[in-house]
Amino acid sequence: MADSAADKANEKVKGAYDASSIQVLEGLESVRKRPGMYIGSTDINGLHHLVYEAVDNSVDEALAGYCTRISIVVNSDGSATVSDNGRGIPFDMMPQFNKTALEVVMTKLHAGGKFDKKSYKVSGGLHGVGVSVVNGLSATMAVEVRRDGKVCRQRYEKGVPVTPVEFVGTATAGESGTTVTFAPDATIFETVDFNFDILSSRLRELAFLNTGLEISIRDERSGKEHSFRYDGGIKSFVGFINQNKKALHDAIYLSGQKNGTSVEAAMQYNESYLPNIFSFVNTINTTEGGTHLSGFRTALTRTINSYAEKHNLLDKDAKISSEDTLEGLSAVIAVKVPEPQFEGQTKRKLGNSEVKGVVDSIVGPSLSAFFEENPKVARAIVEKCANAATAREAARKAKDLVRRKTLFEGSSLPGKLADCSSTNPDECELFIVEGDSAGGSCKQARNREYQAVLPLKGKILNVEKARLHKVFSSKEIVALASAIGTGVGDDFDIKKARYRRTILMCDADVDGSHIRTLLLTFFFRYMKPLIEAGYICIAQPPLYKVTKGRKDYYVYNDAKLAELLQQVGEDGAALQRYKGLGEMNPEQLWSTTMNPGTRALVKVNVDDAVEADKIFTLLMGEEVEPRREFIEQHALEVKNLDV
Ligand code: 0RA
Repeated sequence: MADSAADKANEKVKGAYDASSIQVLEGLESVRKRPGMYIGSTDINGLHHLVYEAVDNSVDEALAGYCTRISIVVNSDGSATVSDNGRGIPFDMMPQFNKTALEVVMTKLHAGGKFDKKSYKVSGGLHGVGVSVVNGLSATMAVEVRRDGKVCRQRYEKGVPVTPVEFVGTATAGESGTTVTFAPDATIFETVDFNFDILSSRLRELAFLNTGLEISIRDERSGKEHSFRYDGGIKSFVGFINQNKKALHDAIYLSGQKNGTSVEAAMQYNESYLPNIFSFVNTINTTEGGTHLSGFRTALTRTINSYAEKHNLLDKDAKISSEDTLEGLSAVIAVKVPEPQFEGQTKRKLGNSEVKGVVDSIVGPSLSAFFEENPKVARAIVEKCANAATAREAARKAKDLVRRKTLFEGSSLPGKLADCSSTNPDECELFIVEGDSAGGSCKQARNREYQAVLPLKGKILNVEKARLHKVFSSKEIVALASAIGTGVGDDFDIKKARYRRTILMCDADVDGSHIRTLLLTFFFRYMKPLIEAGYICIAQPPLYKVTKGRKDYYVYNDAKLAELLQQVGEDGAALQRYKGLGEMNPEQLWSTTMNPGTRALVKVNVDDAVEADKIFTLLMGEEVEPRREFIEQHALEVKNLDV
């Protein structure tokens, strides 16, 4: 294997050894040996990281309150210049090193922040390694400091000083700042070609994150330039993210501090459905999120829900989930944490567990206060989230439906089904029985070989009024459809029918009729071919029992009753009106209603599908007025109204 670029570079460094730079080399040698450890990689990302690292030092100076302007220039020779109007790196002697502070900062690892702990409490930079790392990875570097009326300069090659710190001019009174120019070492980096757009977008981000700080970039190779300064900080950031979208309200800005951690959040909903959330820790873009982001999301979800609840803005049982709060949300969460721990694949995820609670406790109350002061905005947000919740629920049901389709296709039979032993559909029939007790008698009465029984508990769902997803979350309907086995709707396949006949067996009272109509509505809407093929029948249990002496007569309609009563003469005959199937014992049920040799069945048919459709809609649908008219028109035809 060929020597790595780093090894080669290291050899050259060794060649440059001399007594005066030994100490320095010992520091920066490791940087050149393992650049990845300091700047992540030696690809284009690592290359740009050099600029960010240099800029971060200037940003730190801005955070300390001394710098208002940072400029970045990509020079025509491909090198980069970063300059700021901060205090300037001090160049007085440090006795313990026998060097100027400037040289120490530029050549010793981690030396940058040691001077001024207080103002550098929160250090920027992914690795926070300091400008010396940039120096170590640059073929050439020059630093120029304006400070105390003087201009000082020093130059380096691969991190090794090649000139002393020289005074090269005078600075105007009050003028100060630091300028570094560096040419990345081509023996270390895969590419040394800076990309203007990549640099620009990170610099814009930094400008958003540092309210009021002016950051400009100019590319001498192409003439392109940008200047960023956002006095609205991350609030402007959110506006920028939403610039081509329809915002639902002005951006909301929340902030606070707790236990040395500062929190800023800006958010604005737009009409789209996609979230666009950026989170930062000490200006580092945490692309993998982390505890600060989860704190924000927890607070957001809780606050929206409690506002909605307090003001009665949600349907009963409706709840907005964390996911629902993300639809169309553009947000920026920026925290400053004293000792951030970064995790994850790319070290872009904040790990500090305490930060979640801090963010939550700052965002929650301040958002809640904002909602109370801005009810219009709060309502718009709740409405947006509630819509998302409805859509999510519908989507879940649709997914569920797909899952249930397989269920319908016979993989699992309902527990309540007492199936028959024959597996030949042509000789099998299914009794759908109203109520568990009648179901029990029916199970005892049946011929187990070819008769199956499925008891249904009370009234099934009115499918005419329910959305698809509701229909298929109804236990009774799922049981019914699974037992029949054909599938429903577009997936219906009569060849999969498990029974040649499905017999509806309901009580002879108003509830029984209602249940029968509900069942027929379901078959008509979801299994119409089953009706068309004549598979659906209605059982005819007797309406009366007439007992004369030791003989029982079962009577199925009023005309027959009158006839019979005349025949046995009325005296001494006992008349029983059956209201429910449960009033018959299993033997009676068998002989009157279930025995194919003696029973009567009514086959359901749809001669006029259009009319049937109209009637089902009329009887079972949403509109009340036409139903009332229908009932009034047909009231006179009703004979066996049982109340
Ligand atoms: C150490 C101490 C002081 C400032 C700086 C470093 C400093 C470093 C960089 C890097 C780029 N720009 C910078 N500006 C300042 C504080 C010096 C003082 O107390 O005046």
